[in-house]
Amino acid sequence: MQIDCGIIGLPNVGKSTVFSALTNAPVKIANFPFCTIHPNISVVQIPDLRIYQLTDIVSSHETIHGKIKFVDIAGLIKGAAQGIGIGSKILNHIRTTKILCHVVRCFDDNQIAHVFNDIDPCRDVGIVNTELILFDILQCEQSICNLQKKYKLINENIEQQLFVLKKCLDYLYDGVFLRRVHFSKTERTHIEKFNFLTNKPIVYFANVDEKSVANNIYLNKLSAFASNDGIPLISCCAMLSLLNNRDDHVKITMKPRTTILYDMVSAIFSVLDLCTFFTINLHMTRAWIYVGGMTALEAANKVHSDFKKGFIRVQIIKFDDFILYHGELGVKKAGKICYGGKDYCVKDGDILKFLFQV
Ligand SMILES: Nc1nc2c(ncn2[C@@H]2O[C@H](COP(=O)(O)OP(=O)(O)OP(=O)(O)O)[C@@H](O)[C@H]2O)c(=O)[nH]1
Ligand SMILES: [Mg+2]
Repeated sequence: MQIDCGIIGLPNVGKSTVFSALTNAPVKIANFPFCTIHPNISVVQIPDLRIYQLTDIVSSHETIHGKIKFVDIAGLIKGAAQGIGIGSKILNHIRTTKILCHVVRCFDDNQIAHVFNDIDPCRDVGIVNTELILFDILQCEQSICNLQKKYKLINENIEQQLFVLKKCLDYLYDGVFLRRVHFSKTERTHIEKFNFLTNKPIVYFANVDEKSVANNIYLNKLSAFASNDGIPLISCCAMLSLLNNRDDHVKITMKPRTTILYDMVSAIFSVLDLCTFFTINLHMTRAWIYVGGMTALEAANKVHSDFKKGFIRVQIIKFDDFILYHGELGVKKAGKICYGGKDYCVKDGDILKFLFQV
């Protein structure tokens, strides 16, 4: 499962610094707005210590981690949605991402320019949010127009789509993010196709001062604002993380690198309701990322379609038991192996083996 996260925010707030701290990718970071023009894209391993522990015990030849893609785009300013700055093109780069990370400047530094000359995180969030809404309005109006033009003979399905799009448009005109609106399941299915930005979950990233990481007046303001909106907030000094990474990377390249990546992934997993199950054998230890509530049959299909076709049952070992009894044999001897049918609801940390007939 591909998890991807678009990094957004005003210009010069530290988006590329965050991106580089997360991914270790060497990107252009400089003290002027629109330093980033073309998007920076990087895929990194999800830091999960459990997979190292499993690989150690199983001694498998290969370890396959879950992966996450980050996309760092140019800064958004007032009018971006209509093409001002680098314009709506930049927003297109994050249209298909699953989640957005909104970087907000919460650090004082007279040397680093702010597009409005002062630090006000709540105002900054408001400006970017307005651009997201305006961008969706344009997409929505365009989609309505296209549907009306393309299908002269309007059928029931098109009528439904038009109805939902018009409903979206009304909310957007009122400044409401689509993910806040209650839509029916069918309406949601129609909406998913349009990849609206305001329909995506968001995580705020407060880029705090290196001198006052914990107690920061801007962070306190943003924190109150975020909790009011029910949006998760991560705070971190991106520049410090970037510097620490460089040290760490030389020392221990295999270890999950930094808390910045760990905190970000934890927030993303929580917002998207993601979990991990594992498969193990001598050849490979592998982490599989899935959305909570998945059945054993769906998990089987994820691993191999033959496992689904010939599914008999699934063998389940809990991660903690695997560590406690030092591997599958130990778990078997302790009588801790369980089995489940097609409808077994897979849990985070399950180690699964599918029994199937060809
Ligand atoms: N003091 C301080 N400076 C920072 C911090 N994070 C980023 N900066 C500086 O802010 C400037 C802009 O950082 P970038 O990461 O390029 O910002 P950006 O949001 O990607 O900028 P654009 O791509 O131009 O929109 C650089 O000079 C960074 O070194 C921080 O936590 N503290
Ligand atoms: Mg940048």
